[in-house]
Amino acid sequence: MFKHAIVCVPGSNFSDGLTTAGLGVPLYDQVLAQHTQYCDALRECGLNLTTLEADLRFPDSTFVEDTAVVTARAAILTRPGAASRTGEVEAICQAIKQFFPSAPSIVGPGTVDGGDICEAEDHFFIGISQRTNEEGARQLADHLASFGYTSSTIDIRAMTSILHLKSGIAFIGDNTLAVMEEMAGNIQFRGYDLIPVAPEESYAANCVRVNSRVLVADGFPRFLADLVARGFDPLVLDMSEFRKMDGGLSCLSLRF
Ligand code: CIR
Repeated sequence: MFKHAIVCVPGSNFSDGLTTAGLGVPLYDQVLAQHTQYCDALRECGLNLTTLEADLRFPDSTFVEDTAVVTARAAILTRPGAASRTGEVEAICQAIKQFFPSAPSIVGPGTVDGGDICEAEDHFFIGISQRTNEEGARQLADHLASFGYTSSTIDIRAMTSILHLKSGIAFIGDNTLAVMEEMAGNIQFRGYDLIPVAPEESYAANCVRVNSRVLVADGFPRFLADLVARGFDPLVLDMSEFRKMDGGLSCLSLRF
C-alpha cells in the first residue's frame, strides 16, 4: 500500500520543456486543471500529498518521477540524463530526505531517469535509454541490492517510439505487466501475466497501480476494457497536455 506521494505544480513555462511528441503546445490552464485532477485522483486512492511549488528554472520539474527511485525500503536520488533537468534533484532531495534521511545518490558519469525504473515487487527492471546509461544502471543496481532488491536491465535505445522504459511497460500488481506489443516478447517478462497494449494505444501502457485502483490515460478503450476484464479498477484521467511534453501518468508523482 502507498501512503504518500510527492508532486510538483507545473510552472507557467511548462511548454519550454523537452519534447519530441509533435502534438502541439500545451495549454497552461488545461495543464493546471489536469494536474489538479491527477492530485485529486491520488487523494482518492488514499495518498497524502507533498506538493512542491512550481520551479520556473526547470520547465520539466512537474515530472518528479525522474528525479528519484522510491521504494518501500529506501529512496535513491537520481541524476537525470537531460542536462536541463539535473538541477531538479535538489528540490526533490529536500522532500525525499524528510521521509528517507539517508537516501543515496547516483553520481556522474552515471545518469538515471526514474521513468526508466520499473518496480515489480522485489525486482526492478532498469531501462537503458537515451537518459539512463549503463554506469547509472550499475550504480542503481548496487544500491537496490544493498536494500535487498534484485534488478535486471532492458535496453530500449533502439526503440525510438518511447522515451523511458515505463513509457512502454507498467507493473500493476497481481503479477501483471501492461506492456506495449513491441516489447511483449521480452524473455524477462516470462512468468508474468501480460496485458499487451496495441500499437495504436501504446501511450496507455504507462498506467499506474495506486492501492486498489489503476490510473489510466483517457482515450484507450481496448486497454481499458482489458483491465476491467481482468478485474482491475481503473481511474481514468485526461493526460492530453502532459502527453504533448512526452509525459505520462507515472512521471507526475513519486509514490511510496
Ligand atoms: C522530458 O523529456 O524529460 C520531459 N519532457 C518528460 C519526462 C517524462 N517522464 C517520464 O515519463 N518519467
